[in-house]
Amino acid sequence: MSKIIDGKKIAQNIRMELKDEIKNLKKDGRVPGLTVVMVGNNPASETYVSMKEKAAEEIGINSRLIKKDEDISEKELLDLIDELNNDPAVDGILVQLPLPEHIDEKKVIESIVPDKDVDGFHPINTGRLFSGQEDSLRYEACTPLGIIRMLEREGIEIDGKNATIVGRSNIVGKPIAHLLLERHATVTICHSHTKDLKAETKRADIVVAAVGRAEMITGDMIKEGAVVIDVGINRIDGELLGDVEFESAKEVASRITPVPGGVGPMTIAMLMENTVKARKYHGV
Ligand code: L34
Repeated sequence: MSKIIDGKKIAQNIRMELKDEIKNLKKDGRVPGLTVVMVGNNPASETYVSMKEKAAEEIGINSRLIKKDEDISEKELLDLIDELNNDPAVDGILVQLPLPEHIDEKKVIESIVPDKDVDGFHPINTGRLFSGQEDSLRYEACTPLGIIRMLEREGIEIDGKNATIVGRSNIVGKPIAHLLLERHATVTICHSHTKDLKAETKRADIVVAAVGRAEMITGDMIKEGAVVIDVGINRIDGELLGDVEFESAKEVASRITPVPGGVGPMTIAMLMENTVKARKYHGV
């Protein structure tokens, strides 16, 4: 077993399994439908959105990309979402973030009907996660869910482990804390006001770095044998760097995710998984 966790490979395996599942759904009457809405032309968003399109097409999801100009009004965008909410061919709606300044992101996210919110960002979905409702329909955010799938597939135990998360965003830090908690980890969330970050990461069996600051978690902050999950994607002088200083952390970690090729591809695979889940919920 390699020390480096191959997120690309795991994501590919998951996509192939979903492809078979979609074949069966097709026999059943209808393939899943995903609509991605992108506003403006942020280059990173362009990359991510085209990777999502490609993944969806490859496995037989009926995917559609709607691109809108940077100057679209909030009202126009909300009207578009309303249309998609009411379109029975659309199982999942994703509005790529960030949105331009003049548009209220929260308002847009809340306008998506929760049962089509394959990003898992709607307060109904985060609320169901945060209050531990496992039996009602609940979409979990793709990046945190991707981390969990990765740990599961690698046979990494979560129950009873000390998990330290660095970063408290709504998209990664908070939801991954709840997903780990639900699997019985002892969870610590660190942020900019944490007094002694190193003391917190050093006692962790699992470290999740999700701050968005290049290479800020160094090997000396990691306990010997810990599992290190790097969520950061920082573009520095044309190079892609994680939040973890890979070379030094690799020396002490038992398992570690690379950037690129770690969590990123898992995020996209989980979007596919959530879209299949949406199709099953909506029926034929
Ligand atoms: N609505 N907005 C919405 N949903 C999301 O789930 C996202 N995100 C984040 C940005 N905005 C969003 C993504 O999809 C970030 N993100 C994302 C997805 C995939 C990858 C990175 C970020 C990814 O696959 N990264 C590759 C490297 C790609 C490159 O060369 O830039 C990797 O191997 O990590």
